[in-house]
Amino acid sequence: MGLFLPKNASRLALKAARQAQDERRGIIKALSHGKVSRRDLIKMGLFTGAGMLAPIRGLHPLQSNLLAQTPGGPGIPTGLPPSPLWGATAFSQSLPRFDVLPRKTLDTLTPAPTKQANTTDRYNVDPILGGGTGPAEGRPGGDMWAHQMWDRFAPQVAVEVTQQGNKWANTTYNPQVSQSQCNLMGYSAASTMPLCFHAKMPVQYENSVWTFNGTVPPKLLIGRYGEPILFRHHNNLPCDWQQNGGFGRHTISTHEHNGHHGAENDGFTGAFFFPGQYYDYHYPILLAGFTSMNTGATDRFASSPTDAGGLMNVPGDWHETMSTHWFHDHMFSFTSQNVYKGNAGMFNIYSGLDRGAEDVNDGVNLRLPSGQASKTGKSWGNLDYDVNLMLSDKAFDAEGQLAMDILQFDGFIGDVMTVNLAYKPFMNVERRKYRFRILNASVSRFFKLALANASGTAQPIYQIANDGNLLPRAIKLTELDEQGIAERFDIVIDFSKYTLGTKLYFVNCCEHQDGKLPAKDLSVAQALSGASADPCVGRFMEFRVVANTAPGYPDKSFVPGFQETYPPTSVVPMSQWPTSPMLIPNPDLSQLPVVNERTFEFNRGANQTSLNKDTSFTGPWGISVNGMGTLAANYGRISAAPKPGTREIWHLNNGGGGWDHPIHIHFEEGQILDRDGLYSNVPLWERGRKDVYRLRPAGSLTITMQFRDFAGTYMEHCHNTVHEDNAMLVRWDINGELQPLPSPVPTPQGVRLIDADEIEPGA
Ligand SMILES: [Cu+2]
Repeated sequence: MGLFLPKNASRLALKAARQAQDERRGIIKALSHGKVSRRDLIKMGLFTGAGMLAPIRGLHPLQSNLLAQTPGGPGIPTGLPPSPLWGATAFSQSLPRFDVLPRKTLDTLTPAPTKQANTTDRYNVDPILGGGTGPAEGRPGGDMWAHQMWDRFAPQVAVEVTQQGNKWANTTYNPQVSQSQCNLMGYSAASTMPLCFHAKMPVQYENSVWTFNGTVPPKLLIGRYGEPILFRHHNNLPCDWQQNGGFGRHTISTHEHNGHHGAENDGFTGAFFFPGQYYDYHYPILLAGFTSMNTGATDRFASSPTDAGGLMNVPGDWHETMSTHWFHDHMFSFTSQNVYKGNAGMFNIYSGLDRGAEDVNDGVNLRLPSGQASKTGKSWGNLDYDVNLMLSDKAFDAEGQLAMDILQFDGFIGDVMTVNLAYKPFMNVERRKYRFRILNASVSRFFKLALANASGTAQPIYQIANDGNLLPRAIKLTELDEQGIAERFDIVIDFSKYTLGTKLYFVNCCEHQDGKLPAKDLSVAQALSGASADPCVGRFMEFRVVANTAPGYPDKSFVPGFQETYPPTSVVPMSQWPTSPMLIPNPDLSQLPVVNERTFEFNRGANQTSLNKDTSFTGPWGISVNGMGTLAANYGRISAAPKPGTREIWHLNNGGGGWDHPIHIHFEEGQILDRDGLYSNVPLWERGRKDVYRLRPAGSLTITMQFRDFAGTYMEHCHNTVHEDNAMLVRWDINGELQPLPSPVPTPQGVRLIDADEIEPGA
């Protein structure tokens, strides 16, 4: 599933595609159930040694014999049967806003959270998982995986979630917007939301989707600086790994992307936990540099909103303030399946600068579109005009159930466009400014967004953030850049310029032919023409300008730091930056010596040097470090170990021109020093801080980062999660000790810690 046939595909091509799908289904099932391993498939001749599907007729939908049968080829490769839509039409359902997770007091958690993993409370392990007893918490035990700075940053807020199959209806949906916005969007308080992608599409079977709390819409976590959250994640997925609807793994590890916290809370790919267990993640929500800069918390710009409408100062560098995060599964070699299946949510972080109350005028608050404390009584975190949008392409089988082809090692592409897990929704808006936090939550698809009016003319967009970070300045655009998987673009749209009754559209201009890379970026006119064979190109969301602002509540928000002109082509020292107005200027690293440079090259055709079946996986994708061989992932291998408190320069190179890779480096925000050797190649919207770096085909970039405050075992990987799983991922440690950190090997009965089995030269 997942590729798409041209609209004029012949019946013969469709039949061949269905046949191929049937033949593949058996293999997919066997692989996803763990009955056969990738190594077995290689032995059986179904895979080549490089992990590619062997060219067996009918098995692979991209085989040339099928291509040849496709009328209109060779444009878009033939795929599998198109997803049925059951009569669902575009723009016929209202956008579901995210479901906000309740914030509770710590005493609601039983058992109480602990600094070291709770391995004293035991539970009875299901016989399917080997029986006996296991620790209640799946976090590795002992001091090394204890929460760092637990006593200093004791949790103040508890959030409890459960990963599970479809619970059939969400009876507790709470978008935390004003009643006026519920009315505008057509939500009724009494309504329950069944788990389907459109009312006309079938309700999903219990194990077709695995979402947070077993419901839709996707979940939104709300937090603020200086108020640590304890995020208790229960795993209530089926004990039997075969009960997965064809894809998805029942073990999970949750990554808060891109949290500045200890590695024990980072969702390390090998620190997964089993059905019946929970994992306590400690999100202290701290400004990077808090151990060395502004330690006395005297700078008002380094602050957090108080409930009373004031500011609470926090330690650290305010230039490191972050806003839009997301959280998702990071299970070793199963991330793509689990994220696609529903293990993805978003996390809005509030600060004095970005407090989510546009009418608080205190000289610190940037007053971005959000909502008004004077109307809602909420002095921070208003969501009325601050909208999370999670974009993802999906595919469905003949029964209308979510489907995925896990054998597409180049990447998996769906043919149905969804926003917040809803098929092509519309959104009613007021005539005022809105902020949209746009997340690309796809498996392998890049997007390129434009805003167009009904006649197809591109309309202005103001980009204010890239990844978790507000940019130094807002940028006026009519089209966003390609948005790689896991990148977040925050934008502002000013709907006050349009008359009541106006309709506007988000248009995707990025065409894919496979999961390796975008095939081409179309013009808005081309994307709207319907000529593309990619069903996810074109309009995917409709805005309806239906209301003026309410009497007494005019738009009080701003887009500070707006800049239309392109900046100089060399790095400008911060002292020469204009003083006002700005969003968030970059942290100044110029006074920090660079202690090390490393080169990571992202390649196809990887070797696996480890014999450890628990911690390693096979290619075809891999990473070459400092010119050494290209290796497939082994999370027991340490590929880099920066010294705590230092700054480094990392070179990220794409080893080929036939693919793109959005590279995610955990934990630290980086600044791009050059693209393909030149700072002038770095577009304005990439001149802030980043956590995902698109390499572009045959492209390279140089970034700089510092490593501070916390230690442990982190990762760097491609966020095309199919590439990541197969096996483009390296582990790197921040470790001041001489002894390498051990690797966890979880079992239902407890986590073993084993010695790291490889250390790359120069790590
Ligand atoms: Cu990749």
